[in-house]
Amino acid sequence: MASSWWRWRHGCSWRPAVRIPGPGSPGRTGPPGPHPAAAVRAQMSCFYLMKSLTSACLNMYSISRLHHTTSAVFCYSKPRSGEKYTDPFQLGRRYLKGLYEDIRKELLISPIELKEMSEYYFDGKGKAFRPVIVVLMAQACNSHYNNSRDVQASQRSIALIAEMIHTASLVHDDVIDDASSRRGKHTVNKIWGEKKAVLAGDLILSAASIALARIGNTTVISILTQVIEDLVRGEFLQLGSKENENERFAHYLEKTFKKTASLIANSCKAVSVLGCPDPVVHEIAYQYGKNVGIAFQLIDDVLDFTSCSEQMGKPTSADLKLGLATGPVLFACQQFPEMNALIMRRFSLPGDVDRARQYVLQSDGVQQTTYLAQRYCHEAVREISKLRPSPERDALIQLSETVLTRDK
Ligand code: GRG
Repeated sequence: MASSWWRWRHGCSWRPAVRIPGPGSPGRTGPPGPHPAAAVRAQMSCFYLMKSLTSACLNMYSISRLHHTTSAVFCYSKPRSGEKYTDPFQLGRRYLKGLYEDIRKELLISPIELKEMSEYYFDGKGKAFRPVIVVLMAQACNSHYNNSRDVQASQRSIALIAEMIHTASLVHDDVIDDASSRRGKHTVNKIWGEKKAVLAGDLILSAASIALARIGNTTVISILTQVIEDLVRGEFLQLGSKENENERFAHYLEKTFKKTASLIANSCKAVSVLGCPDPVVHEIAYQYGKNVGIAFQLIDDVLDFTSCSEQMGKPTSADLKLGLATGPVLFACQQFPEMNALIMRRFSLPGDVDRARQYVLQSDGVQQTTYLAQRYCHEAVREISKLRPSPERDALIQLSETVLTRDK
């Protein structure tokens, strides 16, 4: 049943209204999606099919069991290169020593206040999830192509640039959301004010652009500038909402790709381009990053309901407070249609946030979103398994599991 669902899902991509760069076609020249009207119909049926599948599968598991049964679900979860199992983060970080020092060197700026603000998040308190994926992907692709596991200097630069773009977007996001805390400390906007925070984000982004230009590869420049466009468009999509219930899920997944997955997908693609001339490998890298990135955000949306603020280093239920209906809410709304009115008014009346939270927790919304994330990770593993075995390829397989089991 699951495999026929996957065959079917490949036929009805969730990305109809947008063009996502295809293999060997950086920038905007990817294959067009299906006709929008047909795609909306496909997404509607995708949603209802997924709903019935997720209900059927998840009733068997509690959420905590589900979090601990991923290795049984994955068919590729065991290392296959023959080498001993290695923690993906440990393996990736070997090539990322001095990451934050190197980023701070890119930010050598006066006046002192601007320097202090732009360096504020490069303190090693983030998970460095993106740089780790990027160096592992670089090695997996290099290994696949010419049996070399060395990371090229330009590929390591992509890891830095990805973290810088990510951080710039966090700084701007906190201004838009008027957020007070991130990574367990005050946000830049709370300390220095909104105007200066916007400028600090801009400055990090410009330093990332300079580092990107220094690599001197126009294909790679084009791939990573697409990310900046996607981030802005994703954030813009989030400012709006769909009145039509059937369009909401497609809107949510498109936003999820643009806000979170595009950076991971395109950074993976960029290092594959630098390491190997084969467009098939570029597409594998992109698809792995895209699927892991979507799963990462789906789990982020779950954690907003299931984790505590101490663990996350930022307030939880934040999405509802911002008026956002994420995966758990959209699934819950299928069980409790009363939620529609709350979604429509963006949880703006007194008591709406608490009511919506209760509906979600009484529904299968969290389990269904987790199950969906699991399917995306499964797809990521299927993609990366097309590369020749190497410890880094296997670490990327392991890493997709950590996305599902993470608690912050
Ligand atoms: C300045 C490039 C630029 C964009 C502006 C504001 C905006 C447009 C986009 C926001 C993008 C955004 C903040 C998406 C959220 C992605 C996400 C899941 C962040 C959390 O990532 P973690 O958990 O954070 O990896 P740490 O703290 O570990 O780095």
